[in-house]
Amino acid sequence: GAAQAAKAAVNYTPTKADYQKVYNRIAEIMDDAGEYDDGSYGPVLLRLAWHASGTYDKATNTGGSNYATMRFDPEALHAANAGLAVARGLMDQVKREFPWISYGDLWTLGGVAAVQEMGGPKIPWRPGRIDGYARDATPDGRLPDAAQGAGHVKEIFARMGFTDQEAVALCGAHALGRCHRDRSGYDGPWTFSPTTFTNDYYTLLFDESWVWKKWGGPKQLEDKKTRSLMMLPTDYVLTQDTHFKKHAKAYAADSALFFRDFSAAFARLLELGVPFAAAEPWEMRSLDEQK
Ligand code: HIF
Repeated sequence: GAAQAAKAAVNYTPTKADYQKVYNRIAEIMDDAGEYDDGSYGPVLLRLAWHASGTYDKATNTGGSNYATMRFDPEALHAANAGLAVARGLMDQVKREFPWISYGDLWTLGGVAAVQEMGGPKIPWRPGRIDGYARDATPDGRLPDAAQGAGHVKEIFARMGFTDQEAVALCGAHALGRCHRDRSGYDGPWTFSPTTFTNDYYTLLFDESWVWKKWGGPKQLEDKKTRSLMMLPTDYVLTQDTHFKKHAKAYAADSALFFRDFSAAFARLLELGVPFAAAEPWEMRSLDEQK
């Protein structure tokens, strides 16, 4: 196939050092965001990695990050993926410089760089994804709908093969980034530091009072005190569902526990649907560690 042909053309098996170079370029681009959002492309790159992976269905072993099918319509046009053209465009710049990397490896490595460079835990990662075709795409509707309740969140993450605890651990990534009116219809950031990976998402969920925002947009909550933060209905259920609440409270109380559990769950998310060779995952080094 195309992947083999590309590999034969460069006639070279990339090493960990080569992937570290890609990581470094992504990290540089991420920081070079100027006035974009909160000054970093990190959050939108994380969202690309997640949406590329979160189409996985355990029962049929379809979807996931392997084929990077979001490059093609109609998946690129699925409503859940609105705004991700920004992230795919940035990744295309990197791809031009390192043409040997597959899109699935590139996008998931982008998610790893985003978490690590924004101060999060190390995310073990390994290459091995191959570029697929439009016909490998999964149907619309596999990514979560923010307007739904706890049952939907459980169902979606269970379909990918995650427990409730893992689902809650993953949700802490909403400490990062923001919602955009012209993408999802929702508006605003979840935390006061949307480019720093913290457990603030959980502490804010429990420490602030959340009220329904009175506005013309979709149903979302705002914090009563400053009215500058937001929660989606699917975020708020972490304080309402008994099982979710137990884990969310634990992550609010113990940042190290959150970092550990997030790392494990996110690493697994990025590998959904990927038939790896035996190689062990690597820890890529942050830019700071290479100074
Ligand atoms: Fe998000 N998510 N997510 N998400 N997400 C948005 C933005 C981000 C859900 C809905 C939304 C996860 C789970 C869920 C990030 C990362 C992760 C937006 C706003 C919506 C509506 C998009 C926009 O308008 O730009 C739902 C319903 C989820 C299931 C509960 C993951 C756990 C939290 C898996 C995850 O890692 C990130 C980062 C953003 C911010 C993107 C940005 O451009 O700033």
